[in-house]
Amino acid sequence: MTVSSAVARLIAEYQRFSSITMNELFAKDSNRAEQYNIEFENLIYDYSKNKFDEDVLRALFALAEEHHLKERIEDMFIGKKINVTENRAVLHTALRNFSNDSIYVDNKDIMPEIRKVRAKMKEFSSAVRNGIFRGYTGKKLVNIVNICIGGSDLGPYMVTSALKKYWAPDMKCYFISNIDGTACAEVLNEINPEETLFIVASKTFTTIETLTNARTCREWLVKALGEQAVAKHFVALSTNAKAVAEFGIDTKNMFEFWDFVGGRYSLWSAIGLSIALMVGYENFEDLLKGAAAMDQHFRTAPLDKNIPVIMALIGIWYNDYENIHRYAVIPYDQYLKFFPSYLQQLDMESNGKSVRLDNKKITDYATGPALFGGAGTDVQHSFFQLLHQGTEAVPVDFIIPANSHNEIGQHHQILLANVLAQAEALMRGKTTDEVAAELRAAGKDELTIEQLKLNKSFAGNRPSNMFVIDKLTPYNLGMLIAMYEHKVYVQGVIWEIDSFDQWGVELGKQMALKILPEITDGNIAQHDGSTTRLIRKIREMRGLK
Ligand code: G6Q
Repeated sequence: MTVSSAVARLIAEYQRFSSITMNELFAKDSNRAEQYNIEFENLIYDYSKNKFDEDVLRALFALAEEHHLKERIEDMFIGKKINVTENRAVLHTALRNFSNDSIYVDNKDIMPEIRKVRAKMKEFSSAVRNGIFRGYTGKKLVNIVNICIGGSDLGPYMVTSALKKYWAPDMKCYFISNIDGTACAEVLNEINPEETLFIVASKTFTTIETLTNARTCREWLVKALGEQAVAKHFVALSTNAKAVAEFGIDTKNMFEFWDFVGGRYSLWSAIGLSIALMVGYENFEDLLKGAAAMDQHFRTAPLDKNIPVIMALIGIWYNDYENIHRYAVIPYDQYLKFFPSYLQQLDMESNGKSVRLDNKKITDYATGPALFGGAGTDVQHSFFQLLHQGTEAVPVDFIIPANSHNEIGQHHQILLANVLAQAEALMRGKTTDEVAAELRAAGKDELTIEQLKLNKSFAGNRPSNMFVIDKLTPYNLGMLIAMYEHKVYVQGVIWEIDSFDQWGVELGKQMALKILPEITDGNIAQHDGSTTRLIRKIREMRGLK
């Protein structure tokens, strides 16, 4: 196999570096924490607890240059059709552009339309919040029910939860995504139709889950308030005006977005209407502005001072050279508990690919790692055992605000102490000698010490990034999300894949459409033996012959 010069350099670096530990690097270099640290606005990114030294880092930057990363970043911002398999520009960054610059797609400046939709969102969200736009019977709309799935769901769901402290006190927000009737039933049980605004959010307006849930909710509303009420209780967010009209929502009540906005990158568009409704348009705009600040940083900072680039390259180092294909994100903030699920889609749907941009199958390297996570400290009591003592290292991103929205007693200090302790423990570890000394001091006999010392020791040398923000504000949240979006793109560039398509979700959808009538009417077509038997058995359990 022939490899490029940057790859050859990285292979050599990997061999040289494999016996060096992070503890040694810190012991040798008192300046390491200062050197491998970027402060950007209200964000501190400390990447010093990672397994690299200056030579490794330089080799990673050489790899980025070999892939023309700077040009590829610019390609995205100027609207080149970098989503090649769908022949689309990728311009979620335009949605948060507040400069006067024009951005062109197919020779048309897209900014005027973007500004128009933003203004419409501002007007509508203010009217609902102020009780100017009311329900059919004149009641204030205080329940916002989002009907959506995947990219149209996870972003607004995560952001509205993260910004709960900013919600209008009289409003509540619900999300119905799963086709499982339970999702619908549980929400409809809780709300009063007269006070409810349904938002049907679907880029394509063809998604079976969203349309089925929307139909059920529409029938429920019509049954309670009559057909005339629909215009006052349903709005649509979509790129597909025709399908919206066919569904029975007046296109006057539709907020538009465009093909250059990918589903999982769409919370900045009309898809963010629920965010604007819950936290107010000004706060929604702050979210966009935080993302815009990160965009500017990503676009202009040199590679070695560029937060998303460094995050991405360190991830490449673990994935491609250390052969670690797992990755955890742990926010130490209850409001961010859904952030890992959101990132799971962003990262895994974007970079879980095995065909290159040059249309060749990838056979000799791995692309996106499996991402998981949860909120600290909760997860310390569940999967952290594996992070500390499992047979493979899992690189971790820790995220923590220095100040809490809910400073109660010592809670936040304890939270802060825990996140720092976990990162330190993962890196530092604990030797068998240290364990033995501790046990001896506690009066244990030598046999017990011998039996316990390996089990109670920690290998250490496990890497992590630490992100500290001053507080979880809309602006800082926008920065954090954009930072991960760009990290994902950089990795896609290095792996030479299209990070913006998602063909992998299609096959299951097609097959479900085939199986649906078989479950209903029992005419089971050709499947593998297991699937056929399961359809038969499930029909029996449902009392069908
Ligand atoms: C995201 C994907 C996917 C999509 C959903 C919902 O990038 O494209 O998760 O968002 O399938 O699609 P609609 O918004 O078209 O209903």
